[in-house]
Amino acid sequence: MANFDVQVNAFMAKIIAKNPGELEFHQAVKEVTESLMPFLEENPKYKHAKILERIAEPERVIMFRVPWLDDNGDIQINRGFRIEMNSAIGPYKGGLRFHPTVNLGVLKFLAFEQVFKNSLTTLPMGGGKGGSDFDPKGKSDNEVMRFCQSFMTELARHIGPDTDVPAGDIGVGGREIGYMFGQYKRLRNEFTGVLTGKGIEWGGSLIRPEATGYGSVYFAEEMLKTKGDSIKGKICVVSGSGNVAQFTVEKINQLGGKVVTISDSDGMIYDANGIDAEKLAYVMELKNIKRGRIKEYAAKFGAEYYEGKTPWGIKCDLAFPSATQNELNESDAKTLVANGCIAVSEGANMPSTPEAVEVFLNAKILYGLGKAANAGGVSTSGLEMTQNSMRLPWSREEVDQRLHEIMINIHKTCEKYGKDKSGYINYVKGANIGGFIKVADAMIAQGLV
Ligand code: NDP
Ligand code: 2IT
Repeated sequence: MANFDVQVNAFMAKIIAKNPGELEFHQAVKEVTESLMPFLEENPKYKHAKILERIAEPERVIMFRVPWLDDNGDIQINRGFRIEMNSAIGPYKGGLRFHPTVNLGVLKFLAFEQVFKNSLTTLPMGGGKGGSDFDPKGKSDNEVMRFCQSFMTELARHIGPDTDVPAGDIGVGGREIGYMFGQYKRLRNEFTGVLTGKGIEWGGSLIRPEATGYGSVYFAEEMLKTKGDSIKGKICVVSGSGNVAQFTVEKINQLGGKVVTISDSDGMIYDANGIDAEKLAYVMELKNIKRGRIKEYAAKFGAEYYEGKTPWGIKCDLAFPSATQNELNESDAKTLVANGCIAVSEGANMPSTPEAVEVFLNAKILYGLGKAANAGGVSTSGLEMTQNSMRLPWSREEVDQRLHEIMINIHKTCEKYGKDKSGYINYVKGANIGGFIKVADAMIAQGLV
């Protein structure tokens, strides 16, 4: 093992020197490298072809100025990005994030993760990610529209339905996709599936809004099945209260679990009675339409609110981190394990720090990392692309069934590559190796790309 540590550190030293200051990118590459080193040793063709070195270098990085006018008529300038990471198995595919913390390193980590995630889905999608340091909070609809139009004015020349197909992520939902789609259509005079997460009336897929949250719960259900267990009757903690968190809560409720927490960047709600369908409808209205803060829930339903806190201190059976990267640290992980948590399914991308992941793996609990557990969103984006190409929409049931099958298959892939002699499934190893092979083989087949 020590042997591999030396190789991992040597590889990481080069990555850090070449990508200075991009901490989240280093973190994501290191996790994959640790999983892959022993596999590369056993499969020297990937080593000789320098696949790891190539896969950690984006095919293309686009950075651009996004000027827009606010409601006071003042000029604002943001920075826009699109990381086109890997197109070995399909057009670049991945979300756009609008958040003040967005920078090159954050988007490179997300694009890197996306390559493996998209490969796991079994659909023909490469990996990409983009976004801006624009903060949609407190902006009027008109300001968001002007920003989106300016952002798309530049982005449009780089994307296309067979080239690069963005979607939503933090701060980018149906409203933003609509404004960007409208601008793309004006610029190109083309009605095409250039974005996913579109409205149902104009090319969107049923179940796409639900898909990431539903998929994360389907994945948890598959993990629990390996222990002869299920979601039914389980106490669940969920973080975040955005798109992924909302539909995670909905699916847990449908499967008979009880969700006792949700959160936003200000604090956490603890509702011991459970966040049922009626309370969830309130959260959806509060977050998606009124764009308010989660503490308003506490006043409305008499629940407890903890300013500045995350949900990990609440006793639970299952945890669903669904807000953002590095939101769950080593001490949170220890608390979860000590409180009897048996499974973690990550709706967010890289929500657990490396130290937290180590705690979960050492405790041998079921740990479903983001690139496997949250792949339902991009999978259903892939299904939206298929429907757009056919110009034929599928029913809710059909899309949901396909999503469910894809999550079951991702679980099988993790099991195939991640199960050790004792029968424990290391999903980190399974997802990283399982995601890698298809992309690596495609890169070798396509020559020096
Ligand atoms: P939303 O913008 O809909 O919601 C984000 C939620 O996370 C909000 O509750 C937000 O709180 C909270 N949050 C964001 N940043 C922070 C932060 N720095 N600290 C604490 N809380 C924070 O985004 P999504 O639900 O779409 O995305 C959530 C996660 O899921 C992200 O990691 C994303 O990459 C991942 N993901 C999303 C997919 C999708 O299809 N949308 C697919 C796969 C993964 P506040 O409102 O206060 O900002
Ligand atoms: O992280 C992700 O997988 C997403 N934000 C969804 C990407 C997509 O193209 O649907």
